[in-house]
Amino acid sequence: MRVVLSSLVLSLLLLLSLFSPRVQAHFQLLIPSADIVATDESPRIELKMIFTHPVEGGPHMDMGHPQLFGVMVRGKRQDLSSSLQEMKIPATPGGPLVRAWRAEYLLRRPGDHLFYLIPQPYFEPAEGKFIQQITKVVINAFGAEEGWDKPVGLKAEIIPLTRPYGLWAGNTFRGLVLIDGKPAPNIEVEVEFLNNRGLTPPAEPFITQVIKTDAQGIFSYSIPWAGWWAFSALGEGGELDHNGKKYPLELDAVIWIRAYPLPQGVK
Ligand SMILES: [Cu+2]
Repeated sequence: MRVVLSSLVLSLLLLLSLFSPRVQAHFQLLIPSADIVATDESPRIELKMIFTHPVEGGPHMDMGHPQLFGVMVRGKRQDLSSSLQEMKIPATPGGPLVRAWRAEYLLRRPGDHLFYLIPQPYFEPAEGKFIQQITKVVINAFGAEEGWDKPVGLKAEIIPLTRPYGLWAGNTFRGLVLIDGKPAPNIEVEVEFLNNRGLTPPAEPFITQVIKTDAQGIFSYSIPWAGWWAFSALGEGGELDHNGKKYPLELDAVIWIRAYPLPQGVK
C-alpha cells in the first residue's frame, strides 16, 4: 500500500512538473539591517546573504563561498570578501544544513554605499543549468544622497532610475538592466518580496511576478506594499562545465529595494 501510495505521489509530482511551465524562481538575498542610516544612528550594518525563494520562505539552496563581496562608495570599490562569515541554516525546517553568508560593515563616510555580491554559479539539476545572480543593495549613509545611480561595473547589473531608497509602498521603481555593460532589451525580470509575514499568495502566478524590459532595457514596477522587494533580470552568460558536460549559465542581475508603509492618517 505504502509503495503504491508513494509511486502515486511520485507520478503526481512528475505530472505536476510537466504541466507547470514556470519553475520556482531563485533569488539571491542581500539584505542589510538598515537601508537609511542617519548621523545619530548606529553605523554598524549587518548584511545577510541567503540563496532562496523569498515569497515561499524556502527551501534555501547551498551557497558556496562567494566569488566577491564588495562596496562602492563615491566611485571607489572596496573588496570586502574577507569579512564574509559562513552561516549554516536548514534548507527547510528540520532539513539538511546549507551554507549562507553574513558580513558586518561599519559606515564611516556620508554617501550611498552600493553593496554587491558575486556568488558562485549554482548548478540547478532540475533546470539543467547554472544560475549566477549578481546582487546589489544600496544603503544611504548620513544624509548624503549621492552615488546610487552610478554603475559598479558588474557583469550583470541593474542601474536604478528611481532612487532605490526613501520609497513609499505604491511608488513606481524603474531600472535599467545591463548585461556585459550593454542594455538588455526584451528580457524577463522576476519580482518577489521578502515574505517575513507569512503571506499566502492566492495562486501560483502571484509567487513570482514577471515583467519585461523594453527596447532600451528598462523596466518599471509599482510596489504594492511595504517591505523588501527584489528584481531579478534574467540574462545569459554562456556555458559552464559540470561533470564534463556543458550547461548554460543563467546570469542574472538582482537588486533589492525597501518600501516603507504609508504614514499614519494617510489613505
Ligand atoms: Cu531553488
